[in-house]
Amino acid sequence: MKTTITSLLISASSLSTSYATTIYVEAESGSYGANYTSTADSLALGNAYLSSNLALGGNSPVGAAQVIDYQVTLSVGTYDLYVRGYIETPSPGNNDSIFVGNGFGAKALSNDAEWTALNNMQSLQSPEGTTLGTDNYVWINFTTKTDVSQFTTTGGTETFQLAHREDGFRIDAFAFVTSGETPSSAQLSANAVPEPSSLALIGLGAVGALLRRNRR
Ligand SMILES: [Ca+2]
Ligand SMILES: [Ca+2]
Ligand SMILES: [Ca+2]
Repeated sequence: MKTTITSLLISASSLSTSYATTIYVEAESGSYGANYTSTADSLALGNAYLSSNLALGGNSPVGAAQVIDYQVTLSVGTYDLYVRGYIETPSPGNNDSIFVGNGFGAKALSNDAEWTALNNMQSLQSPEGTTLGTDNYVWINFTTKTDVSQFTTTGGTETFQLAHREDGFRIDAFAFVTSGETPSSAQLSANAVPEPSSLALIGLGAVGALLRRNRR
């Protein structure tokens, strides 16, 4: 029982810790093109993810229907991009790619120099070493684990763009984290609005702390 209470306390503390420099965004909160659907899923942060229904390729998006626009407000600085993604089965090799705009600002369609095309993402790993694999939501630091650039701003509201490449890749959430900081997956997820079950977990942790204190 003691071990259980301790692990509950650890869960509660990581859930309640947020990085001051994390700008957290639900993928489904963006302004997305006609190829996308927002789907409810209790395993996704914010209870929903975005995915596309059209399989494409190439080195940059060719139509506005592929693109998602976000407006993010940040302090002056240089940020790493973290994405919480999910590769669906079957045929994961046809479900594991995405386009990321190079830095902030609106990007031109069909301009390969303004986008990074990521493919074969199954081997990417979370901060804890969990492989993205298939049928699993995993946080990846796209700036350090792939060819995606750092994001630099003089401060203010910036446009950020993602686009689908193949279909079958779910985008759940993303975050901009000050370069050099190394949040855990739990810390990144803690920036989402907690689910009722997480709130219950925090409550259990608090009860456990009270019980332990009273026993001393
Ligand atoms: Ca692929
Ligand atoms: Ca596919
Ligand atoms: Ca989400």
